[in-house]
Amino acid sequence: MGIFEKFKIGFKKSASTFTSGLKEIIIKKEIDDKTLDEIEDFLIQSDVGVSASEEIRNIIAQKKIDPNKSKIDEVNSILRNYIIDLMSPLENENFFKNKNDLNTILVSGVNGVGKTTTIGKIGKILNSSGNKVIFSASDTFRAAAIEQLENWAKKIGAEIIKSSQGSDPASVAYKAVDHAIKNKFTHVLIDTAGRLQNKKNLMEEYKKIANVTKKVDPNAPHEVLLVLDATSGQNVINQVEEFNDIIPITGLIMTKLDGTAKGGILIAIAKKYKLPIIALGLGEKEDDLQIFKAEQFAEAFITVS
Ligand SMILES: Nc1nc2c(ncn2[C@@H]2O[C@H](COP(=O)(O)OP(=O)(O)O)[C@@H](O)[C@H]2O)c(=O)[nH]1
Ligand SMILES: [Mg+2]
Repeated sequence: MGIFEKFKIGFKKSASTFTSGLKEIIIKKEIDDKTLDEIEDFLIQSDVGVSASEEIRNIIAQKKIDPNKSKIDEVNSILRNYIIDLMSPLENENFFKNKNDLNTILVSGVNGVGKTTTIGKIGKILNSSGNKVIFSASDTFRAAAIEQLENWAKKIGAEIIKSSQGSDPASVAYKAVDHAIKNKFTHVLIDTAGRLQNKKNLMEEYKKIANVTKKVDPNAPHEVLLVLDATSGQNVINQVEEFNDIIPITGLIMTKLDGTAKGGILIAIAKKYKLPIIALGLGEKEDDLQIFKAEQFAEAFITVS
């Protein structure tokens, strides 16, 4: 199975709910103001966001739908083009390209979104294309979290710097970046604890981790990734705002798109924040990470078999 087929299957819940819902509205109807209202409401309900939904409505309203063509095909094609125009500039091809110098990647996000799992998956892609990857087990709150990252390191053949449970997360990160520079690693991926963004002291600690990496390398962290769980719906908007306030986010990863019908939220986030989207999580296994490509996303979201 090609990676795109896998993506489509993983993404099926969102895609089929969306496409069949839209079809139901459009089929056998004139595209008049009432239908346009229904389309807009449907887009908002699909988590596409008020602003993007309104724009899409206006594009459909302005376009003369060719009576010889299927209305559904015409609307789908408008949507597909809208998504591609909006999201193509947010692709970041450079992220997975091979590097010569050290890239320090800080991975943040609230508890349970899939940070540790995503680090494992990213590590696998990078390592198998000839990079040298090391993990920093800076989620020191729970012993299980350290062990989980260790298992990933073993599985994908990465090194890991860790310390005992309860130790200072920033000092682990410092050791990891220091070790990485001295031993010519290309990537250090720093795992962090799932901090609740309203807990001020925890956020301070997160900032401390970022600052400490700068002591070794003034350009670090080179990437600050925020991991978002697609199943959390509208909450992800707050998470982007609050994390971005502490340290500017350079890339997003949305996980668990395989387990939800709420994939539309990625369009709302793209419209609102214009942040690069690095990859999408489509399962718990090591190969279940899809490098983000707007066209693939649009294709999978709009068409269902
Ligand atoms: N279905 C699905 N599960 C995922 C995905 N990413 C992570 N998970 C699962 O979500 C749970 C929490 O993941 P974990 O990496 O420990 O989250 P963390 O607390 O942010 O580090 C685990 O059971 C993972 O296997 C994904 O893309 N799809
Ligand atoms: Mg974790």
